[in-house]
Amino acid sequence: MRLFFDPRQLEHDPGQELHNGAWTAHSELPGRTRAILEAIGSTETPQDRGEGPLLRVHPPSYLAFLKTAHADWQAAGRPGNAIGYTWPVARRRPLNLSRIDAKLGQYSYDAATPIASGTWSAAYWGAQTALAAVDASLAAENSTFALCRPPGHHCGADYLGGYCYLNNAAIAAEAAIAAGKRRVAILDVDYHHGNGTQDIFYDRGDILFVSIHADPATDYPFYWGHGDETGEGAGEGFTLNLPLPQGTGLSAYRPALATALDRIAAFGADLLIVSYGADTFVGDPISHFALETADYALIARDIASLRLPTVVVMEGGYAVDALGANVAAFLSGF
Ligand code: SP5
Ligand code: ZN
Repeated sequence: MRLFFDPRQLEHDPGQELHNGAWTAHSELPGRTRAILEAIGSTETPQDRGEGPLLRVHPPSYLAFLKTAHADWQAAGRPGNAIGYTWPVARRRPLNLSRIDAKLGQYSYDAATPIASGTWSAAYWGAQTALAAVDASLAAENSTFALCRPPGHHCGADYLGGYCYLNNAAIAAEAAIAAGKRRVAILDVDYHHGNGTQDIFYDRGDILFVSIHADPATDYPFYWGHGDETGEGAGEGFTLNLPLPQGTGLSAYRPALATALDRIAAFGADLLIVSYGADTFVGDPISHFALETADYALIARDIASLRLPTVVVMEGGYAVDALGANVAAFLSGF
């Protein structure tokens, strides 16, 4: 299995997040990536495929915002990292904003996703990592791992959130379509619903989105991921959400996985992209499922039984001490 990673992703260090009214140490640390690297051994550095493949998912205005947000924040005399404090959710005129404070609200949906000095570079090379993995999977018709950081699945076309700035899985899916693949399936097994990915492809019939995650009635991101969200227009029936209760362990997880895999098999995908989060681990500090390290090998084997070229894209997972072993166990199934 070819493994891809770019060290520039370590430059993203958001420091703190606003959580339940307090500034707390940010869960999405550079040390996560170091722990994974230690466990999986040597990786290949992606080539630079430029911004074109990012623009298949994200509009130019969003990329322009992201690129200069931290510098704009500093130029405005603000301390620390760039973060919004007001969000334009109510009825309003079309937005044409110039102030960084206003733009941060326009292009985000939570206050847990600060933009630091190294964020753009890290996110850019994370996306390039996913693109290199797609090309390798398509060329050899086999499976690859993209060690992406920061993660991507909460990020929509023009908004950041949930520790995510560019949607690596979506960028990978669009790259496969651009390369001539007709149908791409995305299986999201992070603890949290992949609301950004769902939103990007909600009206698409050529990209299937299937997600197993904590019930949004109890867990972040709260507003998306319910079972009755099934897609719209040409995408009707091409979103499948399988929410599970807190406390879920392997015995309840596996039947949901079987349902997900049946749907993917029926779809007839040319390529599978797995948004893999190890925050389903029993010891995860911010999540509430009960999977064990060895379970990831079984889950991955179930997924591999689809016999599809598969790109595994790294999403969440915050139990840093166990993260390397959890990722290695998952990759062993391929
Ligand atoms: C990619 C991913 O797994 N994103 C998860 C985003 C969840 N953010 C909201 C949960 C807040 C928990 N924050 C705890 C702070 C401890 N420092
Ligand atoms: Zn997560």
